[in-house]
Amino acid sequence: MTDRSAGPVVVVAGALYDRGRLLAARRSAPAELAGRWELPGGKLEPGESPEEALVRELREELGVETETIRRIPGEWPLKPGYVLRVWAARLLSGDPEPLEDHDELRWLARHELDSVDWLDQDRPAVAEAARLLPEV
Ligand code: DCM
Repeated sequence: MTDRSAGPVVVVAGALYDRGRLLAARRSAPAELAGRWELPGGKLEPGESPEEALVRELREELGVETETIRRIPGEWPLKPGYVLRVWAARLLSGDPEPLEDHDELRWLARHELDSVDWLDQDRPAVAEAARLLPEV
């Protein structure tokens, strides 16, 4: 039986900032999402806080150590039963590499945010995340 009391599956994504830029990651899978850009992240595992899940996902997918700063306000629907929540995070160590799920990464300044084809569901999250970027 499906446990509906548990609520939606939460996907956590990171607005990862470094030196006034935001990291965008191009998905390599699945086919219907491949080539589109996202804030990297993934699903919560049982017992994890969203912050722990995000730090783990960014380590696995990008090979970097990060710390979360605060939640970006909002919640965005994905496929039925899934929601996207975003945390601002900063890079502590490492240089992100597309180890898993992505085939290209780009650091974008505020004026470059429209230069990649974001997943539709990530666009409002990116607009919110942009508020933490410097004006120039
Ligand atoms: N997802 C998304 N936007 C993100 C991160 C994930 O739309 N910034 C979606 C893609 C998948 C699901 O969430 O359908 C789970 O992500 P993953 O496959 O990366 O675990």
